[in-house]
Amino acid sequence: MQRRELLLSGATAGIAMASGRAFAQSATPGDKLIAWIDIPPPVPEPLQNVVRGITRWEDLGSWITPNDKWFSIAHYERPQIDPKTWRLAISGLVARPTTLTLDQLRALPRKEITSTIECSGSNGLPFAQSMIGNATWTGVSLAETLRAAGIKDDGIEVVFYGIDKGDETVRPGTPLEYKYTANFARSMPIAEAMNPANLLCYEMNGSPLPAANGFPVRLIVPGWYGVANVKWLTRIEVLNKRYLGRFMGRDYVTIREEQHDGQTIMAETTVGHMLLKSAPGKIVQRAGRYQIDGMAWGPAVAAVEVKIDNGPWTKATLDASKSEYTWRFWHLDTSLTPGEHAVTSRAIDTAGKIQPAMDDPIIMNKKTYWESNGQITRHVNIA
Ligand SMILES: Nc1nc2c(c(=O)[nH]1)N[C@H]1C(S)=C(S)[C@@H](COP(=O)(O)O)O[C@H]1N2
Ligand SMILES: [Mo]
Repeated sequence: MQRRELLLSGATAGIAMASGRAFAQSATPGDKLIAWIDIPPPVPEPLQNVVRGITRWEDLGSWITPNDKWFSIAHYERPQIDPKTWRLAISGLVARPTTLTLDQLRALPRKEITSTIECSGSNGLPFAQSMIGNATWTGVSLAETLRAAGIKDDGIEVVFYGIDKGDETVRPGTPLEYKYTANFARSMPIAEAMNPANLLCYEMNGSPLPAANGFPVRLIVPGWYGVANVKWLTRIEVLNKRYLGRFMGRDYVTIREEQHDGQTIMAETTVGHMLLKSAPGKIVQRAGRYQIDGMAWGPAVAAVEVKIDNGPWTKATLDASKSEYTWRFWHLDTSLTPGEHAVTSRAIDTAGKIQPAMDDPIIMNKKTYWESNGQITRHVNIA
């Protein structure tokens, strides 16, 4: 194991200290990062363009994820957009259809929010770990923009279109086969779209959005899984029907087997709000003791507990909540004997609900990998 036990470099410690955030607690000189032995496999070849830039939790030095450590998901392509010709159209069932340039958008009142975004595929597949980040987003209030456009009485749904597009086929190989090209899009009911936290966002951690994260403008919908945060935004459309494009109705659909009155039903629901979750992030050896650092997110986290091997659940120290929509870091000081150990964490919300174990029926009966919020176990080998 010696080879894998990397000494925390002074540079890493410096960054963590400067940000003044929770991980700084582990950045004491002389701390030794103990590598996990269950390193996730690399992203498989066919998905390497879709999933990029995963930063392992143990390599994250700060509560805010710096832009160069953010993951990027693109299902079709990563468009390069000229900000001079970019436009945002607001149309459909609105009294005053509008087209905004980037300068016009930026001239509207600035609003900032810090929120954690997790891809709903995170932990659903072995390679898919830590597809999550936390950033401060700056932009314009979506609710104010929609109010200015004037949603008509018969509007029920707001659709957000990205510029990126790809080929889709309905009923492949049948006489009803239909091939078409569609933009990436997601939608939500008007009441959800009017959440004052939602942003038409043009800055990430104080810089223009990186191209891979939606330049020039993306939607930020705090509390929702990543997929709802449409990047490379080009059009907002108000409809009097539900929108059911690929990423609402076919892909990013959670299929769960449920027993209702002795009958089996398949609950098929589109990926929605982030679920209660936590993860052990890293283990640091300090003066003969071990500190486990991790994070917890989802709705109103009240506590985090940690289990080592098959020992009791022990309460971790939880950092203060900084915002309703951001992850919270937690820490546990413990001793570990030489040999292999399994570290599991679970979050508990303010209603007393516990993040489910991997063998809980709610996880076992989930047939697709989206919304995988089961407890995460990591392994170490103590020399
Ligand atoms: N236009 C567009 N927006 C998109 C996507 C996409 O493929 N195209 N992927 C979504 C998914 S699945 C996730 S998890 C988040 C990831 O945001 P990030 O790439 O900034 O990390 O973007 C979402 N927004
Ligand atoms: Mo995602």
